[in-house]
Amino acid sequence: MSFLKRLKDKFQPKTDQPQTEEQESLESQSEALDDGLISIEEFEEWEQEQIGYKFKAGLEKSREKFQNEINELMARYRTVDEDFFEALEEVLISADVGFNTVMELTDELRQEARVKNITETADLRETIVEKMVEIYERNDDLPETVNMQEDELTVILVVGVNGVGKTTSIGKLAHKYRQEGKSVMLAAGDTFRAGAINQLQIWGDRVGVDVIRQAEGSDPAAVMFDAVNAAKKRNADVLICDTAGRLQNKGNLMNELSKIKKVIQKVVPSAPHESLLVLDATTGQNALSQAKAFKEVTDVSGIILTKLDGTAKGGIVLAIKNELGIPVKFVGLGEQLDDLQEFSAENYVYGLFADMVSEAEEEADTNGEDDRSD
Ligand SMILES: Nc1nc2c(ncn2[C@@H]2O[C@H](COP(=O)(O)OP(=O)(O)OP(=O)(O)O)[C@@H](O)[C@H]2O)c(=O)[nH]1
Ligand SMILES: [Mg+2]
Repeated sequence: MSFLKRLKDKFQPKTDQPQTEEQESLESQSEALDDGLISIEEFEEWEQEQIGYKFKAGLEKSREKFQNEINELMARYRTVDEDFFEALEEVLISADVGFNTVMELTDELRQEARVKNITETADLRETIVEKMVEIYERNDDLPETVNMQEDELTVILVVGVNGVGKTTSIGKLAHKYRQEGKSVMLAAGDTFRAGAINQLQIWGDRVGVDVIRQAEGSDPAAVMFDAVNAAKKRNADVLICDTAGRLQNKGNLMNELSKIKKVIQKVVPSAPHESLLVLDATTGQNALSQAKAFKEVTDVSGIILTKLDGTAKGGIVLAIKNELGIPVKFVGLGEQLDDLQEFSAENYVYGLFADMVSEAEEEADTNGEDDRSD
């Protein structure tokens, strides 16, 4: 089965009547309420669908921009030739896919077009999406889920430059784990910026979790030491640690983070179990350089990519995984509490190419039985 058909089967309404997303969602909700009981499988399916819609809604701006560019390209170049590939390279690079990944992608597309004898650019559309997913999934040995400890405290350190969305993401993450029934605590490790401690406290109050804090200007390592001890004593499941973004140079950053890690390890030797770097997706190449800089001074086990609901260009996810070898673990799709979602390549691609999935569906309908599936 072709990739777009697979996505279509997963996300498109199964009835003959076209429905809006709201209708669908309301209908499945009221169905669920009608008989009072739904099976766990039905609930999980419904939940997965809702997550799919979140990706679709959050990625609306990126989708529109990217698809317009691809459509324009297809209209301008109708035959598959070197001019087309060069223009495609430009579109992908401007969508933040990253130079090396673009070269890999277009080389493979050239080959695919040759082997399959594809001469019209319109027929290459689906292959472009498929190749992007294929390249994304190529380094699949990277762990995409959070390294949660069973029956033991999990310590998550959150790092990143100022303004990228660390504190907000910590609040959302705390909410997510609370929803899962875990006991969560927060550590106010950003003692540097005025107001940072209170900002975390507000999130803590909102989500209903304790915040371990000290006075502004105190040593972040001391706050972390307190926090890990308190979390252990209270048998918490997860401790999420905020850190300062405003460190003047790499030397400072390295010293501070290694000191923080050292004190955490005094209490929990296997911690931190995750060091999540927060990157603002709308900053494109800048986000990539930040990731490179952080990778040089500390271990980064995963990325939280925020503000994808803004004017982010969709390709950044590919660039991060392929050019940095760090998995994206969470994405920020908006400013609501439940807008931080676990990253899923399938949902992400659906969010970016949802309209193409509908087009593929229409095409299949007008062509009758689509037997091009492979
Ligand atoms: N639209 C959108 N806004 C976000 C998202 N994540 C964070 N923000 C916004 O980004 C701004 C900065 O977020 P913070 O959480 O304060 O960033 P920070 O990294 O803690 O910043 P410092 O404490 O100054 O280092 C806030 O206005 C957030 O509402 C997201 O996924 N989508
Ligand atoms: Mg902050």
